[in-house]
Amino acid sequence: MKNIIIGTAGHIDHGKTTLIKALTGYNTDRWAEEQRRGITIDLGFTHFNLPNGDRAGIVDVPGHEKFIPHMVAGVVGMDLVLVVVAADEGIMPQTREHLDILKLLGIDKCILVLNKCDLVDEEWLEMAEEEIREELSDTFLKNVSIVKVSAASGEGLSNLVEEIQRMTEEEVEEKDTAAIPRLPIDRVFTIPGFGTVVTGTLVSGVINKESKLELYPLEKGGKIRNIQVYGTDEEECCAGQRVAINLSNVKKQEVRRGCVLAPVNSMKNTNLLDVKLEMLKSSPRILTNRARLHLFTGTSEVLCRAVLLEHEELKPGESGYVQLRLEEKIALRRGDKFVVRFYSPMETIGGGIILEPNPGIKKRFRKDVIEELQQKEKGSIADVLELHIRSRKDALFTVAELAKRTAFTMEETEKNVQELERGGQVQSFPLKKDIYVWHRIYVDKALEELQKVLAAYEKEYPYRHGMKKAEIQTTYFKKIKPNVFALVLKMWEDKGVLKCVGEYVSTLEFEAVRDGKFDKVSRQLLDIFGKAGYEFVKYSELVLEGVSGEVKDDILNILCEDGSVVKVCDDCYSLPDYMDSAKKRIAEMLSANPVISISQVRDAFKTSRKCAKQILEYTDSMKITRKTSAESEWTIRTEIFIDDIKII
Ligand SMILES: Nc1nc2c(ncn2[C@@H]2O[C@H](COP(=O)(O)OP(=O)(O)OP(=O)(O)O)[C@@H](O)[C@H]2O)c(=O)[nH]1
Ligand SMILES: [Mg+2]
Repeated sequence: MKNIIIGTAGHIDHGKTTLIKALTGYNTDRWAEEQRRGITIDLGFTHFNLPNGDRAGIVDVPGHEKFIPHMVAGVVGMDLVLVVVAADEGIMPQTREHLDILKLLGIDKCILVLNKCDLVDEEWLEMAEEEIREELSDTFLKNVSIVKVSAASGEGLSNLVEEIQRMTEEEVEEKDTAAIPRLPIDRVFTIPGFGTVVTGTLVSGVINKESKLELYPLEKGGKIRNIQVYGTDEEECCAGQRVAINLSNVKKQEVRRGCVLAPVNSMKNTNLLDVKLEMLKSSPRILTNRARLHLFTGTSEVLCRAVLLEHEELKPGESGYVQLRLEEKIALRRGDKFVVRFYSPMETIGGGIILEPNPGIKKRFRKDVIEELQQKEKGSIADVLELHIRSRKDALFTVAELAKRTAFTMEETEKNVQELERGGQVQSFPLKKDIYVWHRIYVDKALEELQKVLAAYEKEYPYRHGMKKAEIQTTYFKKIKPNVFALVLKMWEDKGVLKCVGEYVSTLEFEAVRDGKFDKVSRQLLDIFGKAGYEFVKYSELVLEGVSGEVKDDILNILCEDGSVVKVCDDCYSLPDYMDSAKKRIAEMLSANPVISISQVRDAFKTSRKCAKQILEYTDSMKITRKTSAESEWTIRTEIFIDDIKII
């Protein structure tokens, strides 16, 4: 079964509502004022069962010039439009304006219903049909079927139903149920005891009661209590249906026509839009830079200014790239269609397509801006994603952020990011929860800069293995999270463009320098520690002639790393032989007596009380001893092994 929406269009009083009533038995003019004045003011909704069993939603729109904003809101989601023209009047101004709007919004499946045939004779009817054909001959409706009816008498209606069925079966394409669900809201009301209900045409995707949705641009979660399709409770609804959704945590006053119900984080609010704007040939106005306009898209209407990015002005029939600066935020997707009307007087002047739903502010007459928009206009999803990733420069996007910003689905985004990675344009870094993506240009640039930084660093600190990873990240890659940066470094290491030694990173060829100075300083240090024995010296107080503190530290570090020197505790170093036998001695003392005191250690090592304490701090850090609660007493830590002998 095809889910489709049939809409009406046409000049005031040409019989749209009467036709819908004749087809469905339902009067969509619900308001007292509508019935009193005999005109449609707001959108009317009902449904219609086709002979083949398919059920179509119906949206009836007003024809009055003043209510064009309502008409535009009603057009969203229409699959087939009954363009109603009264035979006695023929094509009139709002017939034309409605057709322009349908064309701009990309709706081209229409049937021209020549109504009120009962009011004219055969000859007139023929003439009316001829005139209509002629006027439509250079429009998207040049081959439209014309069905002659009288909504009042019912004449010709069976032909119309036949044509509707043929069109829905053969020409109308079903909406995409695999895409992100989006419900542009056209009505909000409350039902006592149930709360807020929103209605609209589901333009894509599927919604069920468990769907995690958000109301845009309110940034408010919408918890679903109930779903109705054409008056019946349903577990889920799908694209192409008119639906009513009962939301449990939203007040009626908060929601309005124009809000959109869509998955959490699937779009991002914006007050800027990059668009391709096409001026109607029939536009009564020339569009000048910064002109104030009414923007209609989905069911929403917002005021905006049009910044013409590549033209001084846009004349009727011309088109160009424009940045719309909105006075209120909305949330859209690339490829959405829109209509603009002049601010005052309100006249439809053009419309077009959203190229970028979340741009930055753009300057006029810039070659790079025009090129970017050309690419966005013609480009694939992958091209658009690449532009976004590139625009982040030295920071990374997550795939989830990209999907939100571009309003592509997560699947589309992931698939296309993979394609970009295979093509070498981007590089991705998968973490547990998210995949981070970086543009190749900036990955390479970052590497080049890091290599320069490292080379300079290696000159300055020749005795170090390189720069510490954490220091690199906090100094040069603040915009990249440490865990992501670790993956970046790993990638460079795997590619063989950098070298990582433990916590240090260096250029590939670099080795910590072991020159004459290194030998001399290390000999001096080893000599000092050797002579000191257990009478440890304060390292910070050691002064070696002609050697800076930094060089002394770096060489000590390297001696510690290669095991020639052991760190006893803070500011205290010794030789491994001393400390190995210290460990053994302490273990022996503990096996004779499970609790030992500082004084016993001092005597056993023939050293000072202070150094005895340092030895015990060292055996603590080796997990051999631990301090007891008593002052100056140490005991066995746990089971310990020294040279594979278990000591308890
Ligand atoms: N004689 C005749 N009158 C018709 C026919 N269709 C509609 N009418 C009359 O035309 C008037 C306007 O009809 P509506 O159906 O309200 O017209 P509409 O196009 O919905 O008007 P708006 O929604 O206000 O744009 C009503 O008085 C209808 O009774 C028809 O086929 N024959
Ligand atoms: Mg009407």
